[in-house]
Amino acid sequence: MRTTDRSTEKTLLVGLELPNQDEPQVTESLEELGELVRSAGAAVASHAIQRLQTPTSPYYIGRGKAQDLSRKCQEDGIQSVIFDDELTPAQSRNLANVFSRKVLDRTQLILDIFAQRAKTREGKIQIELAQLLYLLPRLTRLWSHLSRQTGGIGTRGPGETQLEVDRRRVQQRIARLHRDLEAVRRSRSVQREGRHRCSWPTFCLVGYTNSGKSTLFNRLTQSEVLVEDKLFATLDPTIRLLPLSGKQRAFLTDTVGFIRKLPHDLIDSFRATLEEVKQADLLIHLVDVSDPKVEERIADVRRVLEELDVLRKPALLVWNKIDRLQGPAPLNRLLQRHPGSLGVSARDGSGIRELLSRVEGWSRGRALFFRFRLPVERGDLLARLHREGEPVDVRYRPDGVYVKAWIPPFLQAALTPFIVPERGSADSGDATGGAPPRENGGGRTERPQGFGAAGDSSGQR
Ligand SMILES: Nc1nc2c(ncn2[C@@H]2O[C@H](COP(=O)(O)OP(=O)(O)OP(=O)(O)O)[C@@H](O)[C@H]2O)c(=O)[nH]1
Ligand SMILES: [Mg+2]
Repeated sequence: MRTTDRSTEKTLLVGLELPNQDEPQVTESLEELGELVRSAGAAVASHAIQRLQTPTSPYYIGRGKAQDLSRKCQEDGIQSVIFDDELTPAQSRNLANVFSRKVLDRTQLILDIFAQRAKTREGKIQIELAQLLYLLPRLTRLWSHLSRQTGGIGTRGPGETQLEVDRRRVQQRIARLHRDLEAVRRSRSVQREGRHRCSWPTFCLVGYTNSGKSTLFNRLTQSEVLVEDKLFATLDPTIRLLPLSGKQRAFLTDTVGFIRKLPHDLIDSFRATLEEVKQADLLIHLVDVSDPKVEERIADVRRVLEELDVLRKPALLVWNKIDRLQGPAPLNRLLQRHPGSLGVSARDGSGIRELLSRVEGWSRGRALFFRFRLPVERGDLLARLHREGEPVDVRYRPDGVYVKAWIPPFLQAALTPFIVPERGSADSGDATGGAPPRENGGGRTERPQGFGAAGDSSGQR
């Protein structure tokens, strides 16, 4: 239980400026840390930057600076001090001693926000796991530190034993959580297989936290997932069917936002959730145009995508919040710099029609054209072709129903036994010969125009 009234908790933010950084970079990172603090429900009273060649191993910002800041905290009635990087266990301990008040680092703060937001069982397991993974080395080192300092006769008392017990408990709990997560992962993959059997392509919204993913998701799927002007409003993925034109459908996934310096333990324990990103057929990478650092945000998101090993997935870059721009010039510059991208406002709906037609074009571009001969008694297959594909010619003959149709790739396996080679076509497979023209050329097109891999350094094409 929390005892502090978080809304009035006053914090001091501390950043370090190293020789390879400049002040604006550090200030910007501190501003984001301030956003995180506000998202966690506390207030920023002040901030401080220390310039050093390298962080000092016992005190990170140096002991003298820590003592100065401690006096400042005393004068200003500050309750907690938050460092804009991950502190080592020794630094956390030493700084807590100097400040005599709560000392947190960026990782702990992010973990705390996640802990506040986690609603589902899956979210709660993942965050508890991340917190324990963060805690474990700290317990271990604390223990070895104590045994070194106070070793000898009469020191193997309850303190040390208690720490060993704690450490074992934490390890047992971590093992348990891993097992629970494995179960979650299995049930998710069963659900996913179900979706694939049905099975429309899956589009996954990715982007920096607060870029408007949930707002866009709600607009596209008429849902009401939580939208907030806070970092990490969304933790658990939500999946809904997205109706496209004609008989096309897709699944759309809204998921957790990314951020710079996203803690490793968090990425590790959120793998089950982030698996949705890995399984997606197309990533819709949403960028907030009102953020002055759009290019850096794109790079930050790509770094996380790289960690998830999905940089080569097809992706569409979408500029959101264009209603906040003054005139068309800024968007045009972005569109020029990233050919194939497009602008939308998830709030007022502008650009949404183009977005839909682009993703529809993408789905259609993956469609395959075949000629089938279906046994007359297999009315179920014909019905499925009508439901999920696009028959363009259907003829009833004594030896079966002959159908020429566009089908989504997932239908191919079920229908392969019934494919009839086109005359003049050497193999019985992809019979695009004789296919009628489609909006975007049709045939087997692996990567339709306007889409690039998520990691295209030239911008998504
Ligand atoms: N002006 C404007 N604001 C928007 C637009 N889209 C979203 N927002 C606002 O941006 C804030 C964040 O929106 P969310 O949809 O929660 O963003 P998110 O990417 O899902 O954020 P996380 O789940 O925290 O990662 C909210 O205050 C939205 O109202 C837009 O097109 N225009
Ligand atoms: Mg969201």
